[in-house]
Amino acid sequence: MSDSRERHFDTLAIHAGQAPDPVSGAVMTPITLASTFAQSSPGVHTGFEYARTGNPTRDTLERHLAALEGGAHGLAFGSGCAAMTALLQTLKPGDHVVSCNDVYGGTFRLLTKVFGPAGIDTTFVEMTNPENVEHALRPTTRLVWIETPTNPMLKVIDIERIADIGRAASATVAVDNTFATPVLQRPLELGADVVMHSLTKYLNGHSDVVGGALITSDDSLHERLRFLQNAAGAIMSPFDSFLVLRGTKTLPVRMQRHCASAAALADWLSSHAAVERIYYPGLKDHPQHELASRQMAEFGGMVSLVVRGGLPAARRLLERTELFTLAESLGGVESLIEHPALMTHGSIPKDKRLAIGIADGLIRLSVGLEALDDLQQDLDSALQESQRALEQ
Ligand code: P1T
Repeated sequence: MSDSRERHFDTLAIHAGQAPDPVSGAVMTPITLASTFAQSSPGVHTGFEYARTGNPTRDTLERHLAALEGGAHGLAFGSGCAAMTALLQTLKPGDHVVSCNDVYGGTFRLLTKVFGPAGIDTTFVEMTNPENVEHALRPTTRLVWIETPTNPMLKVIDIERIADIGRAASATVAVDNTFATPVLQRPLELGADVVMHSLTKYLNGHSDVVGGALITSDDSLHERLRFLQNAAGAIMSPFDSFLVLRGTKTLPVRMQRHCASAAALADWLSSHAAVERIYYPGLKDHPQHELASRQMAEFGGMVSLVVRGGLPAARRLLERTELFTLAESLGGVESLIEHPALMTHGSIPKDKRLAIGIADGLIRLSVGLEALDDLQQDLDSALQESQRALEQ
């Protein structure tokens, strides 16, 4: 589809970057599995030569993702962590990163256990206060890493403010937009240089792909990332690229339902006797509710809560839900429940985890597309069970 800037997001989600196949007329993007492409003379080819470097199905997905985020360029990787790795590989030993302190456990692990020993130091700050970023900057700071809403505490970080601070320091500002998706939040329009996604989550939306993406409008950054994608080779497969293209067609309608059900459950849970604390940016008493209202179209499908009774009650709750499957990950059509301290954020040392707020009673919900009544009943009976664990 041409001139994507004039179309509404819902239309882009279905058409951007895609056109019927010029050979067969196939309406949906074909899966091209060939690992190599014929050349008529050495170096003379159709634009594709070897499938690590470029593949028509992945190419379509990359153009599509760029359009969804309002960027000029997209790149698809074998996982969200592989996408982050490519971005971090643009740095060199001695460079410094400022990151928000509440990030996906795998992001923390990558920064501290892989790139730390390679000479790239990261300072983790409480980024809901932008001044903390200013104080953490060093002359060597090259990257500011924002995740918002954060995983799992659902804090909201002011992208526009932090992008200004990063730009003034000549640092690249990256936003992990996995939780919000471009339906709810557009980091490039707010001044960020690059958007990262775990495609594994809402963008694919069906819990059957692991993938990642980087989107930017900065031509030279894109060229470097494209070089690294090919040189290091952590590409997304043609089949997975096809599945993500299929997933994003329903992203706007899925997000509508995820958000509506999460908001209703958060509201109900906030006065549930078994719930000590609730974290959802859509609740009026969330500390960054006003910022979230400005920065996001809606408040997302993720809800975190602290169950009364700590780990024993949490364990019982996690064992007793039937519709909410106990599993890592998020953003699929099905509802998931998990325990950050023991599961997704287990790689963060306990003192750091507790300082962020990842308590032993903390539970994270990915609210799926099942009927709201059924989800509420499932949680209610498991929450009641969790309190019986305390009485025994
Ligand atoms: O799993 P992968 O596709 O490599 O993406 C990593 C990643 C990056 N950023 C955010 C915000 C994430 O949530 C994740 C992966 N998160 C989980 C698996 C999880 O359950 O939180």
